[in-house]
Amino acid sequence: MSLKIYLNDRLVEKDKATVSVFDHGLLYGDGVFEGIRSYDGLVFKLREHLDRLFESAHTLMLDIPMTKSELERAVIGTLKANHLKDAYIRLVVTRGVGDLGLDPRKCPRPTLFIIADKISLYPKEYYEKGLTLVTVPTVRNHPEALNPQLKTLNYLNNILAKIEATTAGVDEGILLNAQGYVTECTGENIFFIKGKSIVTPPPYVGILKGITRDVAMRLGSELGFSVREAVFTRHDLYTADEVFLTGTAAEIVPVVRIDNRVIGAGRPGKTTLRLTKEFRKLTPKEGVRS
Ligand code: PXG
Repeated sequence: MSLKIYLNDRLVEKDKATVSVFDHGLLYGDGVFEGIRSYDGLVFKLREHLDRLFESAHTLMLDIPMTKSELERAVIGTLKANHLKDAYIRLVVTRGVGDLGLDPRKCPRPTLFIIADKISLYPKEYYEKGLTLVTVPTVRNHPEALNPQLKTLNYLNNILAKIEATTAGVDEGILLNAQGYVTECTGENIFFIKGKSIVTPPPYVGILKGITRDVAMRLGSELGFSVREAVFTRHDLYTADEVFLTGTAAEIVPVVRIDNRVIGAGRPGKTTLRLTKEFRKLTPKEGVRS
């Protein structure tokens, strides 16, 4: 059975789910998106994802043509129509069809679509062996140019970094900001653990404020760690006890090597493993029922 896609205000077959070549999402990357997961029929942190989507759209002065509650129902309806329990959900709102100029005023109606598909999980080895990272030459977008807090369809900054990491033969890339401070990876936030402290960069250095990041910070506090946001350099990562990444797709994943330096004992750390375990206890519970 072919996948059903929610497009504008109805469900359509995958082959019929097409957008115009004049859509400014395609022509200019003018739009916003979210990547969401459902676990056993529960959509994890759906409200938080919708809040972030609406905040990104607000700054772009892009009017989402539905309310949060309507969108929530549309997400759940799309999952149900596809009989999906464990799914990856991509929610996209573009500026819509316009002319060949930049001006968004020429785009009367945003395009909105929801794709819900089977989740392709990260390989098990990532969690058992840990990830290898390098810092990449591409610098994270300057917050006053294109703020990384906006989850927009302009992901070339991240894609260039991903190419640099994969051509270097490693799993992920760390982006620094223009001042040389650590920001995040291409689709994950970064944390380090040193003693009883868990540290992650603050949003103003230039990161997406991840929803998994918020959960990891809460879990870290609950485990008795002092969790804080701080500006730091690669040196702090090299000399940390443990490093881990967070993201909707990755959940909480250990890092064992950065720029060829071994991190901690060179194996996934015990606190990271504990956080992953606690996170996985949470996901089948903290969600919106479909
Ligand atoms: N930083 C960036 C730049 C991201 O794109 C995260 C951090 C983590 O945020 P969440 O809210 O997911 O904890 C993201 C999220 C994909 C994919 O298909 C990427 C993300 C989310 C879901 C899927 O690569 N990025």
